[in-house]
Amino acid sequence: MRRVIVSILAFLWLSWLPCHAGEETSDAGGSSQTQNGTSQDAAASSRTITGKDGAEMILVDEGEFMMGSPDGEGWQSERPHHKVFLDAYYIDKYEVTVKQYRKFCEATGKSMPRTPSFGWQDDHPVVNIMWNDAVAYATWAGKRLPTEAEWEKACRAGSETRYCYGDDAGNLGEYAWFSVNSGNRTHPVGQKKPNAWGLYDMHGNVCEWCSDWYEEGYYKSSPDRNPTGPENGRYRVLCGGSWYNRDLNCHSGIRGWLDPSNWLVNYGFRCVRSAGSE
Ligand SMILES: [Ca+2]
Repeated sequence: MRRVIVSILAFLWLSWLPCHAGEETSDAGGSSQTQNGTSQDAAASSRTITGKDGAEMILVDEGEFMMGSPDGEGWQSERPHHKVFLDAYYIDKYEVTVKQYRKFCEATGKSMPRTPSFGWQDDHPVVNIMWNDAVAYATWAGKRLPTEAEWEKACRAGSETRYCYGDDAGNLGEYAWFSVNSGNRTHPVGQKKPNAWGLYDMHGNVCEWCSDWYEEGYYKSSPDRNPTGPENGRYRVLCGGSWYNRDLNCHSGIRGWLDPSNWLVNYGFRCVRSAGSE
């Protein structure tokens, strides 16, 4: 009963948190367009790989980005707005789907999570996932969960605005399934516009587990190169908004958290892999 109450309270609280989305583009990671179709295709293919789970992944180049939110935007936990350098990594183009997670369960003997009220559809993001289950899936697929910094850099896709496409919440529906347009359920991944690096559903559909422990004031003392979160904690970080969240809680810098042994019907995940790792 206590877990149910905690989950309900967390669910209600998280309805106040933000999410984000991307711009329409044919390529990811900022690679330039060329006039030669062949070299353009080659450039695009060199920036994408397919994971062992069959999921397409997009390269995010090494480099700096501005993490968190400036004064007057988002929540106190997102400040200070600070510069972070990350090594290169690949990130899933889409949220992990029901079909992909079912394949993992069949291969490992694990059970599917609790079925949501709207049922399971193969091309929807899987939900009701505990943090440990997300980690187990990522490990099985030869990947890992993104750090909070990796997730936010991928979401922003080079932008420093409230959302990946700009500051106007009125355009969020072009990029995200959130409370206004979701009909209170998940939707097939990849239906909305991607961000500038070709990543889908970063601002909406489901909030996504990250590897970091959550600490409200972490940004005040976090390292400026490849931060991985506090050494320990009680809650794990979740990034992005979801079908349940208002636009207020779907911005790029949003930071959610939940006990890793809990799950919610609007929480899922996607995976990353360090570039150069095999
Ligand atoms: Ca999402």
